[in-house]
Amino acid sequence: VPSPPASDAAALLAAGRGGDKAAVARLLSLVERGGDDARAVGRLVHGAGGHAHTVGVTGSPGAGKSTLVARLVGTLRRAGERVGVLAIDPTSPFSGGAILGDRVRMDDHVLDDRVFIRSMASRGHLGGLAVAAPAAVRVLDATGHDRVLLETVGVGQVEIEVAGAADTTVVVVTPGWGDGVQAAKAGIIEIADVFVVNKADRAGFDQARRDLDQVLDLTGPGRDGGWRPPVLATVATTGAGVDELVGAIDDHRAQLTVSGELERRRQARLADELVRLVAAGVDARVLDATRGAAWAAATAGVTDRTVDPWTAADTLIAQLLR
Ligand SMILES: Nc1nc2c(ncn2[C@@H]2O[C@H](COP(=O)(O)OP(=O)(O)OP(=O)(O)O)[C@@H](O)[C@H]2O)c(=O)[nH]1
Ligand SMILES: [Mg+2]
Repeated sequence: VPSPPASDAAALLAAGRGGDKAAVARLLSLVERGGDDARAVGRLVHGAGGHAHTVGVTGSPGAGKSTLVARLVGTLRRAGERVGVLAIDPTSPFSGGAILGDRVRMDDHVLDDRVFIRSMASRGHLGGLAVAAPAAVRVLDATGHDRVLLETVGVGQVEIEVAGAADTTVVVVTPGWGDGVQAAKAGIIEIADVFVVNKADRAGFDQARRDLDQVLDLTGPGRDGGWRPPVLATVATTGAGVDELVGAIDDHRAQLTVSGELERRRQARLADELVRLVAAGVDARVLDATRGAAWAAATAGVTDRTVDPWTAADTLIAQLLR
């Protein structure tokens, strides 16, 4: 059965919910492209979402995030879940065939009807990744995925923010990952709900674990009071420790639900998203206005020093808001 046309967002959503992966892909493309179609899809999926548990997986380049995500998908699938994976690729743009930068690891899952995998470029979205990623996650949520895994490289403020905006955030480190204080500075400690020392088959594993425990002792409880982020060990290449990781992720979800933190986090996230959307819209209008006569006049006034920049800005803002 061919998927519904792009013009019919409601039919695409229904098909996506029914398990049509091509329909899910088309919805994501529409959302990524922006414009009126993206709005139509966004409106629909916002109303239909809120059921998926979103899990961010972040950590330094090469820490084994993708290998771990593929393992998580395997465990979750065995438990009967429908799983969506969104990999934010920091360097290469999205291309139909590129899957987590490595076809081999995800190959088994690509053929699975109940696993949907998409990679997404981190640059080139209207309003930036912080707007584009939540929109894509929402599509996967609304099309009935029980779990949405979001892989981002833990370098760059936006990538860290995006992973931290999940319900549960897993931070992956490796033996010899370096100074815990550095990680704290990079903002990666604050977003962690679960720590994983991957590549536990390598020397230095104990040291890495001790480092993390020390940092956690210093920083106090995690970002929601009652939960101290556990520090787990995995060997993603063999799958060792992955079941325990899924256990910790589920424990965290249970804790979020019981404490009411899940609702609080989702609320805060939507509020943030709203701010970003408004800011992006205002930015676009500002950019437009710079081409106008009033702007040229204000610039001239500031340049010949008859007007100070603050007064000129106030005038332009007043005009913009009118
Ligand atoms: N020895 C060992 N190697 C591992 C382990 N996990 C992953 N690797 C290897 O580490 C390399 C990087 O793994 P990826 O899963 O691509 O790491 P990543 O964090 O997704 O990398 P980027 O997305 O490029 O940042 C690959 O060669 C993996 O086979 C592990 O537990 N032990
Ligand atoms: Mg990767």
